[in-house]
Amino acid sequence: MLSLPKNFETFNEARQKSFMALYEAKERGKKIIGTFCSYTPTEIIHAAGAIPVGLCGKSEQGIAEAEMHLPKTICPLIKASYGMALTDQCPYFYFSDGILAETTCDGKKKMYELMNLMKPVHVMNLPQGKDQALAIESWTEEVKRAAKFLENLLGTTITEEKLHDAIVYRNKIRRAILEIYEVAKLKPSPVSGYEISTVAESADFHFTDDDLVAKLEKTAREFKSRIRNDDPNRPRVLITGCPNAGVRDKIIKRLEELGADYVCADTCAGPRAQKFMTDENSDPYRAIAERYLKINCSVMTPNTQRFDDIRELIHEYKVDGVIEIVLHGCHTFAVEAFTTMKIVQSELAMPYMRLDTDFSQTDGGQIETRLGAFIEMMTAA
Ligand code: BJ8
Repeated sequence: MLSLPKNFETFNEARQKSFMALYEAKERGKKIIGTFCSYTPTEIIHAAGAIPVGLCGKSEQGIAEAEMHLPKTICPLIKASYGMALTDQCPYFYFSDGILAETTCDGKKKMYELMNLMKPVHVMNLPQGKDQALAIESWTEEVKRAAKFLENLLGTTITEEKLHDAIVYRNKIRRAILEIYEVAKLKPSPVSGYEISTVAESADFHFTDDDLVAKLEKTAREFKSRIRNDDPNRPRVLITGCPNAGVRDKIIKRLEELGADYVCADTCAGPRAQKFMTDENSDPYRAIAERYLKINCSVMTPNTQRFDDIRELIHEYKVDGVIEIVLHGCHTFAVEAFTTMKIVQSELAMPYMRLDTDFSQTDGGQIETRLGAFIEMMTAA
């Protein structure tokens, strides 16, 4: 009989429900592998018979404790992820048998060294430039090395057949999630972007045997059939920059309450991380490596494709303004923000606003004022 974490009673109902589903899967003998990034090839986790679960911190919880081990100036996502694990406040970390991580930004890759003292952490060496010589060859080898780590950790064998099945399964999930994002292309969007992102994210926390793909497809159909009674001319916003789950209520929810629609994200919580399918008919390791290396994240240099994607998303989702979220301490997105600003303001002549923030609530009032002014600017444009 497995034990529950000591602070389980303090979790809210939704967290308790999700955690219990994972608990039951674990009781049935399933293994759990924690992940932190869109570059994690989840196919090899499925092929190893395990469940992947995202472990990124999304609140202030654990940050004070994390700052006893990590520099205060590191980004809040890293501190929260580490702190939640350290203080047993993350139910998913608690049940993880191991962690599959990558060398993305410096803060994350160094944090993993400390996290490795709590659970087995395997760090994949992600090439820092996707166009560099031998990038795809070295990343393919990293995918194979990660598969070996899982085999040894979980006492299993990853066959090509299991990998192929996992590739087909993940592709189906991606297509279903993309259908949900597509809903917001309708003008006006029948569903709030906040709700869309919450539903899309829930796919990462699916631990029962229910058919996830069917569930997502049903949700997409239901979303498309909805009728919204808001003002059809609400300005439409693209959110870009750092992952925003930890500031979603403070920024995105508030933005929508103030009268704008969040229609699309150029972040890992948007089509960027889902739109590439893995080739189902070639060498599975190479196909997986090729698929993941296409993701456009600021940890890559150069990362020009991200800006082409932003232009395309602005056009496809009929966007009226762009908000860039930069988490304190995230240098890669902070530097790229200069280029985003130039493209949006100078090339596309569209309102752009950059919000530098963290997971605390202390700047909520200031952000609200700036969101209000930004909506006025978009309405006047
Ligand atoms: S693929 S966006 S999930 S690395 S942790 S880079 S905010 S300083 S998270 Fe990310 Fe993968 Fe890229 Fe997506 Fe900055 Fe903080 Fe680093 Fe961060």
